[in-house]
Amino acid sequence: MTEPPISRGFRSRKPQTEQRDRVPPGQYLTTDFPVLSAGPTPSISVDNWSFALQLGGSLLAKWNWTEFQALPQTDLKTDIHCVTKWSKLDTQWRGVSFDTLLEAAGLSEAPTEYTMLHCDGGYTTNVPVADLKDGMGMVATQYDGLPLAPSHGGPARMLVPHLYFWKSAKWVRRLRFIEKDEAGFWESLGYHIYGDPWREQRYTGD
Ligand SMILES: Nc1nc2c(c(=O)[nH]1)N[C@H]1C(S)=C(S)[C@@H](COP(=O)(O)O)O[C@H]1N2
Ligand SMILES: [Mo]
Repeated sequence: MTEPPISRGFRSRKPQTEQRDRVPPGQYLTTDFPVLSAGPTPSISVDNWSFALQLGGSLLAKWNWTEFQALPQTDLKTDIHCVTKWSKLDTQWRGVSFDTLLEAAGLSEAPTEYTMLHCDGGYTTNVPVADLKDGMGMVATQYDGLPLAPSHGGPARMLVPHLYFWKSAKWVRRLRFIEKDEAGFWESLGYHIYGDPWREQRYTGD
């Protein structure tokens, strides 16, 4: 026997509404994980991988892969939103939070209010410290319980999920503290300097 439609509709309505509320304006939901890169996927061995914090041009701290893996790890389940209009819910990540990196570097607070992220291959993107601290940003090394695939930024990528996904720099190698906000790669090509998906800040002037 089929159930009365009213009961079936009633039961499915709540989760659907909840999902819809999590999709920013102009975005659609996807269950795949599209790959979007401005250049080729670099092949990076963890044996010569390192991650550095810099203040301008000077080194504050640096970890090799083994040291990085020994830092306290954070699990994060979150939604992600690409400016090409796909959003993906409940993605599962593991890595080292920005807060943990600061602490491990012996810093009680960030030395400036802005950062530039630098990647293998030359990609850059700017993110304010306020959008990294208090658990908002991390360097992720695992996706869905597995080492991050090279195409998705492996061995390590930035994850700043509340901003458009171009801010989540793949193959990230350096976080450089800067005094004033500066445009990174896409930002200098017309993408919004901040990139809040809930305010549809896709392009300069949005
Ligand atoms: N180094 C690097 N990071 C990058 C990019 C890139 O081209 N190079 N593309 C950005 C863009 S535009 C998006 S939408 C996401 C895509 O991540 P994905 O390929 O894992 O979906 O990575 C971001 N990080
Ligand atoms: Mo993107």
